[in-house]
Amino acid sequence: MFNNVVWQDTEISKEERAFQKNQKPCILWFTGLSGSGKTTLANALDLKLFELNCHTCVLDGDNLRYGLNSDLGFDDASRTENIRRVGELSKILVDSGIIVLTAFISPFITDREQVRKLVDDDEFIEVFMDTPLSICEKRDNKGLYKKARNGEIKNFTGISSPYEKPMNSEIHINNSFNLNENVKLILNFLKMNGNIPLKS
Ligand code: ADX
Repeated sequence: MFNNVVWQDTEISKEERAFQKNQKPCILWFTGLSGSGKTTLANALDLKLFELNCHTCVLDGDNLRYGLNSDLGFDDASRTENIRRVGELSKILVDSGIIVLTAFISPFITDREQVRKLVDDDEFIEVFMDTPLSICEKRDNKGLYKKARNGEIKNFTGISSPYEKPMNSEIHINNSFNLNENVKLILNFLKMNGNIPLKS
């Protein structure tokens, strides 16, 4: 695969780019069922980080399937490829000094762990949206659970396709907190992890 392909270094280092942005880049990897609140929390956090002059990027599962991943479906192999591409993209953004917020179901542990391995140890922060299927299904914001139950969508996560819960996620979000509290929780984590200034 690497025949006749030579890695090209860039002039500016990852550290220099991060220093310029006054932050330590990372991937905040939101995982959970459809309707678990990944996108909502990622966007609320993104807004707060923007107000704090942080440099961020949100990669959302539904949105990326309009473009970069529009050729992929929802069988296991397609999901694995989906996450692989997003992982590679996230790594490029981290190397550019960006705090990346990703919102993908990413149902398979091995796929998420592959992404973790792409970056440095403390650069991959897994955020598990631990919202039970019953609540996601009750919300059914997009009407997809109803379709899945009626057999109109196959391989639907939680119904006819598996979701492997994280064992050791860095951040665990359950239903007992509200959106603001969850944003604060993650902001505090980012401060303690040195990603954003302590005083922000
Ligand atoms: S992933 O499993 O490959 O990580 P991804 O996060 O990109 O999934 O896309 C999930 C979104 O696609 C869901 O939020 C939902 O809106 C939509 N979707 C369409 N079909 C399915 C399906 N079979 N299973 C899960 N989500 C689906």
